[in-house]
This record gives sequence, C-alpha cells and structure tokens, in this order.
Amino acid sequence: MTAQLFQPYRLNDSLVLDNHILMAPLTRCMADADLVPTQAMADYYARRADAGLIISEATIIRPDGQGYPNTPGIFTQAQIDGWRKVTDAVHAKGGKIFMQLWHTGRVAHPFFWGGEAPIAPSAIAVEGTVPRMRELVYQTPKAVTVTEIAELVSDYAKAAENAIEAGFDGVEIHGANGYLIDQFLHHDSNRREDEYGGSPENMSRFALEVVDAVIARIGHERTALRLSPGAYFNMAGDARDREVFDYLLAELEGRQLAYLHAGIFDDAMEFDYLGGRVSDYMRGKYGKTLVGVGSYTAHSASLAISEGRFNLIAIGRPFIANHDYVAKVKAGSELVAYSDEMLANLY
Ligand code: FNR
Ligand code: 8K6
Repeated sequence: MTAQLFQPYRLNDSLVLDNHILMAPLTRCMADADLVPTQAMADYYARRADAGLIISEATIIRPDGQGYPNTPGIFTQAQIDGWRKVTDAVHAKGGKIFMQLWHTGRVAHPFFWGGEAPIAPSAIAVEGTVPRMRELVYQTPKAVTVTEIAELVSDYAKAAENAIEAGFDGVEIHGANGYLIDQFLHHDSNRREDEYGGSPENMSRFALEVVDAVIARIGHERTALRLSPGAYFNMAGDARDREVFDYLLAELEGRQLAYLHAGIFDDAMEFDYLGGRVSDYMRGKYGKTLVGVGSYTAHSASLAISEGRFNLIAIGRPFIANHDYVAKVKAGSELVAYSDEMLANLY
C-alpha cells in the first residue's frame, strides 16, 4: 500500500527526490548561544538523510525575527559555517536538505535580541506568553514602514543566498503558522491602509515580493513556500482571508516554485471559510507540486497521494520519535510513538 511513497519524485529539472517522504521543519531550540548549529544538530539531521527531502527547522533571517530560545540563524558567517557542517553531513549520506527561512514578526520577543518592540504589519499584539519562557509576555509590535518592508524583502533574499553558500539544496520560505509573512495574509493581524493592506492584492504583496526576491537570487527551482490559509496558531481566522489566499495561490501558480507546502498540525481540521480541509482547499487552487502535512501516517498519506489530494507528504513528530522513520515504514516495522518529552534531546 505504501510502495508508491518509495518511488522517486521529480521536483524540476535540477531536483529529483529519492522518495515522496519529506521531513517537516521542526524547531528544536538547540543552537548555541550565537544561534550557530552544533555538531549534535549535524548528527541529528544526518541520521534522517534517507528522507526524500529534509526541511530544516525554521531559521531566522535576522536578529529581530527571533521568538524562541536557541533557534538557529543564517545571518552571520559563523552560522553559515555551522550550517555547512549540517549540509555536508546530510549530503555525505546521500540526502537533500532545504533551509526554512523564518521571521516571527509579532511573535518575536525583544528579550532575545535586546531591542525595543517586535515588528509586524500592524500594531496588534498576539495574546499570551512565549512557550517554554512563560515569563515573557508578547508585546504590542511596531507597524513596519514601507522602507522597512523593502529591507525585510532584501534580508530574505540575502538569507537565501547565505543558505546556498552553506550548502543547502534550496530554501522553503516560512509563510505559515502565524509568523511574519502569514501576518500580512490575515485580516486579524493586517489592518494596514497602504499598498500592503486592505485588498487581496495588497495583503499578498509582501509574500510575493519575498518569493520574487528569493527566486531572483537563487532560482525558482530552489525556492519553495509554506502557507497556512487556515488560521490555527498565533492567529484568528476571518472569512475575508479566503479571497486573499485565492488571489495569492493563483499568482503562485505562475511562479514555478519547487513546491508549495501546507502549514497545519492536523489536516483533519476543517475551516468554514475554506470549505473544508487546508490541503483540499490548496489543491483546488494550485495544480503544481503540493506537499501535504498534519497528523498523517505513511498509510493515510499514501492513500491521499493516490487520490491526488497532494503530491508529497511531510512527516513531523514521527520523525522526531524515529530517526529511521523511512527505513521502518519501508520494512513495515513498528514505529516509536512521539511524546513531547522527546523534545528535550536531539537523538
Ligand atoms: C513544528 N512545526 C513547525 N513548522 C514549521 O513550519 N517550522 C518549524 O520550525 C516548526 N517547528 C515545529 C516544532 C515542533 C516540536 C512541532 C511538533 C511542530 C510544525 C510541523 O512542521 C508539522 O506541520 C506538524 O508537526 C504536523 O505534522 P505531524 O507532526 O503531524 O507529522
Ligand atoms: C520553544 C518551542 C518552540 C516551538 C516552535 C513552534 C512549534 C511549536 C509546536 C508546539 C505545538 C503547538 C500546537 C499548536 C496546535 C494548535 C492546534 C489548534
């Protein structure tokens, strides 16, 4: 039943994956104090090199993008060199790896970089406190100016260039899960009245500028994007968000990305304003390579792929619990169940 998962998949002329299973991006908060990847991280990723493609944990493009402790960066030479050890280790075992590029926007906390307020499309705070550091209350962000938006776009492109210098096979722009790019795409967090807010075209502008700047720097074959049309994390949904994503997905269809990736924890969740599941909504609007995700097993993913609901599957938590996930599924052996305590170490 799962045999087709182990067939190669052609993303484009320059990238053919050995199988249909991607390791989902998973924040582990294990970089060193300078946000440099460690040898333990290189070993952790190398143990998972038989995934068709590894997507790295979200990696911040600049200091004010940080929202959690010890998340790695890609804006200093030491970080580039640290990531080079990771990509060399993965490539030595025949694997492929993309870097996920991240700015957390209003979910950032100045505690981490010693600044004043975080930045976001509009001055609207997310409620609550930073996970694992509950003493840090989220602050009201400062609305970015148009000049600052242009700097952000150029910082994403520079981060993509740095990722290629560090040996990555490509990048996945993190446009999902309520972080900066997603904050422009939802009415809950974007109340702007300039050319970056108010209409589907304006609300999609920042996401498309980032995508186009990254494509211009490293090529469309090496550029991917993750999106969360369904608001579920750090974000409230709004029925008007639907037309923003309708517009954005139509624009993306013409851009020859390596792939488009859904951002959701459980794809059984249904969203009224999307008419059902996130993956089904995205499939309806986007005909090119789509990566499904969210509480799938190899069996349920295989079924979904055979039904044409998406093309590739990303696996998250089971890959934390089983470094040999691909080999185990292939052999039909039993998987270790994931539990949150496993986040304490990098095995
Ligand atoms: C995540 N997820 C996530 N997503 C993302 O885009 N960037 C990230 O850095 C992270 N980090 C992260 C850490 C941890 C501990 C978890 C559990 C999840 C979401 C992840 O990529 C995936 O979408 C979900 O875990 C759902 O897939 P599974 O776990 O059901 O296969
Ligand atoms: C310090 C931890 C850094 C975590 C980074 C982001 C991923 C957190 C995953 C925790 C699970 C959150 C689940 C939210 C699902 C909401 C479903 C309605």
